[in-house]
Amino acid sequence: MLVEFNHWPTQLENYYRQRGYWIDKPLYDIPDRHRNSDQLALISQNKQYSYRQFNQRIDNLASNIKKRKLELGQTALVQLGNVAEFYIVFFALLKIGIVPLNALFKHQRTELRAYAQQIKPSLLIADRNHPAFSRDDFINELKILCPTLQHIMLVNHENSQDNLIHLIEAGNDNCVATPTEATEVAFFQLSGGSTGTPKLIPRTHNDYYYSIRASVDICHFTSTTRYLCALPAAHNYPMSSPGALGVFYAGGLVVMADNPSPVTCFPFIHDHQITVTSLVPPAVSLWLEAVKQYGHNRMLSSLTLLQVGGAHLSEIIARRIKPELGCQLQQVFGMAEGLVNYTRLDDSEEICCTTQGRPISPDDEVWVADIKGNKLPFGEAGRLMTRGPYTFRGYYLNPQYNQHVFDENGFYCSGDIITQTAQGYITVVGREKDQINRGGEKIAAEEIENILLQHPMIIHTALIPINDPLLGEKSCAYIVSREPIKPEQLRRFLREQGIADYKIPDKVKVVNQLPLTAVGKVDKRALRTQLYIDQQIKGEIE
Ligand code: AMP
Ligand code: DBH
Repeated sequence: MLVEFNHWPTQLENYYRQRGYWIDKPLYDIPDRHRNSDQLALISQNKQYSYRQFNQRIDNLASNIKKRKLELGQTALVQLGNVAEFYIVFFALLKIGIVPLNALFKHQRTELRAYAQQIKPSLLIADRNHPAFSRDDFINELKILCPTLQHIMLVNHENSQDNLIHLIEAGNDNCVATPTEATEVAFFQLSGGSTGTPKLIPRTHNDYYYSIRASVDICHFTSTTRYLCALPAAHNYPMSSPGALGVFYAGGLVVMADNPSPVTCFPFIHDHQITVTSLVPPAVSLWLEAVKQYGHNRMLSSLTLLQVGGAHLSEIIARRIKPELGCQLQQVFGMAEGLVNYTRLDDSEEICCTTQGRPISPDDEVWVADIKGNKLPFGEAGRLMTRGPYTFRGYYLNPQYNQHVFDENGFYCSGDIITQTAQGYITVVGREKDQINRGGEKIAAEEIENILLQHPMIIHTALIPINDPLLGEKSCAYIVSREPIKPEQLRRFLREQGIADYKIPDKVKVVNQLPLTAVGKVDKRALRTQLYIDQQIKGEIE
């Protein structure tokens, strides 16, 4: 059975092929290209693998999973942290045509349940070190929720036949590849989302492989690239822009770090002579601070390129990167749905510090729409509309929502407010979607509001962003409750529901009523303005 998804129109498919974007190769080709190379591919914790050893591990796991008689197109829910096994699992599953969804390690039961409900996995790959999987109760719950779920493989599993590490190390056969067709879904990517349920993005081999190859070209990744992966490995940005997959394509080295803090990353950069890494803006601020305080920039001397994306980077911070960290800045504005923009390595300082770059592909169609869907002239701010050779055509099994975010010509409206120059350079000036961007981690307001409304005391609620000097934005929950309620009670309630920590509101404001718009919806704009004024009065922002 194949995973359903919205195809590109045949005419465009043919065009993308003719232009050389779609090469009809499956993604497991990325490490497989180097299967006879003894060059280092991956360093993580106390493990290191050459390309030959990496491919052998992929083959071992692929053959061991194949023995379980899973069928082509069945799905797997995967949750692993920043460890070598993440990539071994990813490529092994692709090699045998199992379609993974990689949850972030920060995700908890609520998110995992929502993913499982949507993809109905046959296989679960996870880690006993994660709170949801330290015991079997949640696994049993998932099995009841998804009767398809028959196979469980865990890091640290007590039984060796279900222990992921054992399944990766055991065996020595080459695995016969049986991937899904390159035109079909390779895996699910996660959307930051703006509605109640987390949305899934089907990514095909053809579209994803193109975005990776083209990114490698733009960012000049080669076999001498040494990349530090310090953001969550499953996220689209460190995975594909050009990310770890780009490095593997080029035959370079990926070093895994647990988190992007200077304390963790600086020694890695020094010890492994890292040449490039990707960060979100709050981490950049911490790096600048660390260098200023401790004069650590000599530890960064091998670093030539720093990619920054995922959230707004202030021009002031952008301009400090080269002089203080001693490396070039590349801004990256992307989305798991597809479109990725980069400032180019030969762009002027001005462009690199004041824009979020331009699209990867000459055939990325990007235009700016006004509120009625009319095209705006260059320089005017409006909605980002896009379609192209690696931008999806619809969320997984969600026709109703798709209708809302795609226009009749298949252009996706990302919810970002941008301006664009005649040369195609984009500046993100705002956001229309009901989302909080907490330093690159996206929170769909409605998802949290729905959970809060399950609390017996809560009558109304609205989650809105507040300005934060480090993270850019934090979240604030406005609450109307039947009886007085303490912020801590609410946070405890949310934690008990099992949601990722970054989604727990940073501030809680209990009020008597929420402002409403003319049609009776909560007026979030009014709330934001009020909060902004409050913050200014308190001197929390300038
Ligand atoms: P996601 O849906 O989680 O893939 O997040 C994609 C969204 O992150 C984009 O639609 C933007 O709202 C935001 N984003 C990503 N990169 C940048 C950037 N460089 N500047 C501003 N916003 C960004
Ligand atoms: O925020 C993102 O989702 C993102 C940022 C930079 C992304 O998906 C990407 C590059 O590919």
